[in-house]
Amino acid sequence: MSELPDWQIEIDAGAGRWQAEVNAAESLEALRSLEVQALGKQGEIPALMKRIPQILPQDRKGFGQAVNALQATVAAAIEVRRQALVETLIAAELNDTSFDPTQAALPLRVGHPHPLSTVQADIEAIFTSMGFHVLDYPEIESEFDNFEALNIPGWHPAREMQDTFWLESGHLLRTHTSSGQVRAMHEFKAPFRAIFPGKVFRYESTDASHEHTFHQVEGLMIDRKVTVGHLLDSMRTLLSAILQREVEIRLRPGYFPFVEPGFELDIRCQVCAGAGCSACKRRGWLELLPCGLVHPNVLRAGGLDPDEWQGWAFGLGLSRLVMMRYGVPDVRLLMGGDLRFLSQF
Ligand code: FA5
Repeated sequence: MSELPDWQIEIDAGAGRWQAEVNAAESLEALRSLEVQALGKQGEIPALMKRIPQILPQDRKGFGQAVNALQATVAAAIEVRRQALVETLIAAELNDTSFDPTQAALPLRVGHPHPLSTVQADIEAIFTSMGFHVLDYPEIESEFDNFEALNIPGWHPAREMQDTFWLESGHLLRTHTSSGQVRAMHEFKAPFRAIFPGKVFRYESTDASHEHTFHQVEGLMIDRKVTVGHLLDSMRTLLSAILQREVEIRLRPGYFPFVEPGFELDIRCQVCAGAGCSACKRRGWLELLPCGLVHPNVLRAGGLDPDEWQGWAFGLGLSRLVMMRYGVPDVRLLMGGDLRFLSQF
């Protein structure tokens, strides 16, 4: 029987030693550092290859194969040990009586409608029950639909009433939902009744009752023999249904080029009960719901004969109505995205 070369004896002994160390590793971390020590780039087993020049030429092939076999054996032993350690950990977790897998997970944060959506849905329900369509018109509008069709030509000082975000294309971000009025007339002819809720934009500085991006609901009714009495009655019905209490309102003459006569409907501030606060600018009243009878020029722009058809329109400040319903002291809270505020609803 030929004698084994020294290196073979050394490698065989190494296999036994590594196997013993692997089996003795008590944790995944200890096993990992053993793996690095044995098989890593700077590890002891790959380092054996550096000894090839000292091995007899006829033995070098056998030496290389033996080192590779050692590497494979140790890698396999590490894997077996790793599996065993993982299984032990899982078994320990399963036996851990302090862990109750049937217990409910952390409480889920369930979302809910935004208060603007809630009030808008209520308004839609009230008006659809009275036979109104609910329409959705674009936020990017033409100058014609936002201004000219509404009897506000370029030179008209009323353009200054609503500072405008202009787009490079010459279009604009609608400054009010009234931009849908003439579109609706063309779409539905007469008679018809519709509301169109939506987001509107104004290039103006903000305060507790003014946002640059806020929500309105336009109402438009076109029919024969439309009266101011009917308009005001609809407004009262709307407000008491939404606010679910009797609220004090007052009516003043208001100027809007697209209605004649025009009115401003103010509401007693519900944040301070009329005592005066930042929401109502210490006036005790808040402008909420301008309205009026549709101007004949607007009916004409909508393709309707003003001798045959009349209409009323309103432009409800939805954001302010939400403030009044819930007693929100600052309109900027509504679109500010602060979950601490929104989670209260
Ligand atoms: C208008 O926008 C007219 N289009 C309303 C109208 C429609 C009149 C139909 C007649 C017939 P005004 O700019 O006043 O009007 O805005 C209407 C309402 O939107 C205000 O009464 C107020 O409640 C609300 N509002 C106006 N500006 C802001 C703002 N910056 N932030 C929050 N709400 C606002």
